[in-house]
Amino acid sequence: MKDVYDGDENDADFKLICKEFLNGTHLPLRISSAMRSIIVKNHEYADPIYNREMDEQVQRLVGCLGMSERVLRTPFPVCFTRHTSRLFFFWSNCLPFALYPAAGPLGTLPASLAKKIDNPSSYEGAVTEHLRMSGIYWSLTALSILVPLEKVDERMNLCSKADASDDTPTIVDFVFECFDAKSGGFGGNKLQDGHILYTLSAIQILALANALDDERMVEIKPRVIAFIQSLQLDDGSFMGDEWGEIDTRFSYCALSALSILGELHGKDTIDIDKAAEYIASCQNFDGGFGSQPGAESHAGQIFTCIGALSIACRLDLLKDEELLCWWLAERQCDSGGLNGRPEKQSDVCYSWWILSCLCILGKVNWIRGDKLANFILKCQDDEDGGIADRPGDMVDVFHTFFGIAGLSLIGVLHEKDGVVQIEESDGGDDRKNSYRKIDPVYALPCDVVQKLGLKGQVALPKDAPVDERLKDYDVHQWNSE
Ligand code: GRG
Repeated sequence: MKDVYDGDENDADFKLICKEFLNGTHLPLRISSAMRSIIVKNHEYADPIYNREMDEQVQRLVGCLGMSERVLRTPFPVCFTRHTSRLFFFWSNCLPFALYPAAGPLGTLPASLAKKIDNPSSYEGAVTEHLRMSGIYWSLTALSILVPLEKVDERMNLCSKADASDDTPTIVDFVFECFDAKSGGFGGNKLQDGHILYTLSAIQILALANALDDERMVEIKPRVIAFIQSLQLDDGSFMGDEWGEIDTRFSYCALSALSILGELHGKDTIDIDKAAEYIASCQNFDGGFGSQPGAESHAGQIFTCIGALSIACRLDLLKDEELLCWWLAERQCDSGGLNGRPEKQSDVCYSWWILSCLCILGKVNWIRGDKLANFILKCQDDEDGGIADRPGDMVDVFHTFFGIAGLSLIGVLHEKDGVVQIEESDGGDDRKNSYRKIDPVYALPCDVVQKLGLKGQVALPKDAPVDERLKDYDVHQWNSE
């Protein structure tokens, strides 16, 4: 500190900063927050326009700090960039040979762009190939909210085939084909290494398909549990796979996956308390959570931390719930949409990451639900039906799922007492649509969570009513001023 400060060492501000530094606080953000407090206190003496301009400058500084941190914290080992560039060189040079028989000389280039995501030789297919398992979870859950399970099976070949002569595997068969016997986890696609992200997606798909008791699962279950156990480190954190990346996303995935398998509480599979304490150590002074201790608060990471603490039934470890709810509520932009952190654009997916947390914390009403619903609906492509990140952008299954899940949490898809009945019939029969509610902790339809008897916790302010969808969860109370 003394190397960069040549003023009076007894100065109160200098002492405060040294103390914060020793406490492990994120100093640049702490200082910018102090600057904003000074501006607020200054409102009696300075022209309000002048104050507002100063505040805007500090906000821009915070934005720049965030960008620099993202650059700083993105590790790119030289061997990785070298291998990636070689791989892409070969891949992109070989692609025309794969397309040529189907598209001919002139059609090769446009055809490569026009092919759909499920064609592995298309650009979209290739760049999303490694996360196909999560893609299935997003589309399957979105459809499961909108139509009854039998219809999902019919439309997606979930567990059975509509046409017996069809030789493509069902989704459940595909999931088992992605089991990586070497690691004991599921990969994002066939022949890929196991990773905790895709292991959770695979288990969620099996839960949705009511296939957790499938004999193939019974056989590999001990291996899957051992894989998840092997990822926990001594400080309670979780790696994504054997290569050692650590992120609070992986803590959520591990806890959720074990809980869905019925192997978390009372089973001694992992150290739940240490896992929860590690997550609590990722909470920042602004109330939010990052991917690791001291990392910038981000709405996506906050979901993983609140969700994981809820599954661990350790929401008592939360500090300053009200500040956290403020931070989340301040993500609503003029468009009605939510952003993931200050100074960023709104994006449909944050409707889920933020509302699910506010739901668990009993403060969904701190968001203007009508404005958010309008924003989500504006992002829908009228012809294609899917939902994009922002109005006018290209739709995809990720944003379609989180848009529908967000509408469900706002209550647009439901009436107070359960399901809302809409007038249009579905698929030609006279049965009316009844939407399924989504659970904000497990991101699965509530009836699936209830049927499996999954445990969770909500943290509600005193006297707040318990949301119908959270009625089976333990309640931890916090003081709201
Ligand atoms: C079961 C729903 C569910 C999730 C499993 C993987 C996981 C657990 C959670 C991911 C949480 C997360 C980090 C979400 C954020 C995703 C996202 C849109 C990241 C974009 O980051 P930036 O920096 O975007 O590109 P911004 O909006 O900050 O510019």
